[in-house]
Amino acid sequence: MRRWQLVVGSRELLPSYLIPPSLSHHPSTLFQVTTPPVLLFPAIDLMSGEVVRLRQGKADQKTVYSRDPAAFARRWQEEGGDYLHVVDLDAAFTGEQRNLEAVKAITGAITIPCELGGGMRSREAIERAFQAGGSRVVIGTRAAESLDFVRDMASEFGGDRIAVGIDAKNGIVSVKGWTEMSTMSALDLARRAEDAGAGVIIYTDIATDGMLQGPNFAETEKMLSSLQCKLIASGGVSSAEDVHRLGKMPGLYGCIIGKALYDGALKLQDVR
Ligand code: AMZ
Repeated sequence: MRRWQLVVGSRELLPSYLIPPSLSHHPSTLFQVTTPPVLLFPAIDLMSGEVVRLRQGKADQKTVYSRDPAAFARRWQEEGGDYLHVVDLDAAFTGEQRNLEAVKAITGAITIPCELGGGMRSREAIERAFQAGGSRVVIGTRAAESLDFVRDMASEFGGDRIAVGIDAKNGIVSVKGWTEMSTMSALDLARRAEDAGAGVIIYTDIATDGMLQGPNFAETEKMLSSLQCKLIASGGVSSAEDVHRLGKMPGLYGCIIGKALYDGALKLQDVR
């Protein structure tokens, strides 16, 4: 089901994660490996320490899936997730991190990396996220307010550890847990965030999130052609076919899968 692309390079030039274990002791320095074109980011959204999903991000349309976030983290890793995408929804709504214990339990339970979003609105909050085991943080609201903040964080922690989360409705950026609209266009913010040093842009289409009706392919493609940095698509992925189609977009770095995994509409094994 999943498409693979060929990468040719010497051991020194390839990042270690691209070298399959079976080839890691291969004597030749030049070899070919296959690599998945789009990384799979299973999502874990947290509220009051529980794993939840919201429909279109609305706090009153919540389904609780588990009181044991670490168990879900292990499951998504075992089933083939490349990188976890964890959001502290309490923090996205209030600005205050309230799920750090759950985050620590998650990062302690897995070996794949984990990016953390929700409430990354100060240097201290970001520091706490890294201390809790996050490999990358996702800045949303604060990025729409201050690109200087993005610039400072990218220069301090490195661009690849700083993602800017752009949550958009009809192309306009939404903030504070999707309760407020800004005046900025998603494309504009993405370009400026990239210029400020963010190494990753996460583009979420609010209208499709949690609806299981497929991602917004057109907007994702538009974003992709405007950016040089890594782009992760999020919202609406509902079938193996959706992942397959996203995988055909040249250069798309990753896609976030939420509700479809929890409802069993999509199994990570089917797109590995
Ligand atoms: O579902 C929501 N209402 C929601 C959500 N999933 N609101 C925000 N978020 C996520 C964003 C991003 O990853 O997709 O929270 C993060 C942004 O948080 P903040 O606090 O930086 O705006």
